[in-house]
Amino acid sequence: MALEQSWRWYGPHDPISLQQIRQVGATGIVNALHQIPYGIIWTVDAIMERKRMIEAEGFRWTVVESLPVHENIKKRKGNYKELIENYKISIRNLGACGIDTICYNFMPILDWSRTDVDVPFYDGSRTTQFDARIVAAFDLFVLQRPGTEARYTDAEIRSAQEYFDRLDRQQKDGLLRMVVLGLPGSGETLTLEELKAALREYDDVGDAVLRENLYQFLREVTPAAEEAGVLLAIHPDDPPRPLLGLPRVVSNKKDIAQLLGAYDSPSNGLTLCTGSLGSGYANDVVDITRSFAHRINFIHLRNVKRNPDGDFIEDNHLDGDVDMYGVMKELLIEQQRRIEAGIPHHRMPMRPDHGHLMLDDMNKKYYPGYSLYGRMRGLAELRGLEMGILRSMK
Ligand code: DNO
Repeated sequence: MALEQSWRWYGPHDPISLQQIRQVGATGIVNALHQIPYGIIWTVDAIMERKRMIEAEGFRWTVVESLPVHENIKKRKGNYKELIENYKISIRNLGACGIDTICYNFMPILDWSRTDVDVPFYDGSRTTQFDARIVAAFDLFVLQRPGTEARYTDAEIRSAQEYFDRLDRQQKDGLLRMVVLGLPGSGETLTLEELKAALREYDDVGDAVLRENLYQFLREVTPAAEEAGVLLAIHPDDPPRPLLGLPRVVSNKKDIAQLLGAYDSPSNGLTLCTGSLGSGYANDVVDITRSFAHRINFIHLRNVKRNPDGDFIEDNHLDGDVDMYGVMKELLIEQQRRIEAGIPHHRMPMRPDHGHLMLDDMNKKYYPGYSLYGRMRGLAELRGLEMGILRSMK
């Protein structure tokens, strides 16, 4: 049986309609109530309204991406207790509406980050990339927070300086926009002062604290998910490395093993994002897939070309450094295992993650990575790969 083929739809404001998505081959929709501010309860009415909209076009709402975790929960500051209670209520409400998988992340302040979201690719399409030197330049010469230099080697500082010195005024201003890409769906961006204030809040939340806050959160919310018949799926850090001195605790095999061990339940699971994990030079994504297959609740498939400095560029879905054949095979073996074991949630939802801007999409406005043709190409390639592997498994 094929994985459950889904497509991320940003809701009624998405430039791609549900009617169009029917033609790409997906049967499931990945969606969130982006209009609801972080921390506010998702009511049954609001969920049902969206669910009916999705089902009216013949889709299943396969996954919520994301039910956002408020910053105060990550820091365990302010009204975090109330926010955790709200989170549990939203989980219960989603479960009551028959939505069984929730993706979320625990990245402080910044969700996925890139240094350029409009990079010319060799075939004429446009893609996104991450250049660690640019982030270092921003950190060292724009933010200029005390103690920053200690986090970089002399060689990194020199290279960041060379890069920064070549920029004109306008390019320097553009750095902020580049690094602090608006949060998905909301179009929200932070000003420099807001970013500095947000970073200050993490001065006393280092790696060990954030880790413990995540595990504590999981111990608190997973029982609610279990009762509601909901599977949680944490999205790994993108990129899988500390940024601007902020801690990152879901970046590699060791982190994942630790967090899955913090609360041992199928409801405490993983979003296998091959692109995010794949951009870590030391990460072997096939091995990660095999090792945690039984706890993978959601799948993002995309590819990257990476280097040891932490730089990467988003490649086509079947090209790049992630062995997509190896990953797909492990996923299909796992789904087969679930079917044979009689597990009710045996169907594993996947979606093509990001795609290049190409063809007729070139002059349209999309959230970076979420255009039509690029993702359609990705899904088509992944479906072909999947079918070939499935046939050869019989
Ligand atoms: C980027 C996405 C992420 C993801 C969140 C999940 O394209 O994969 O923004 O939705 O990190 O919470």
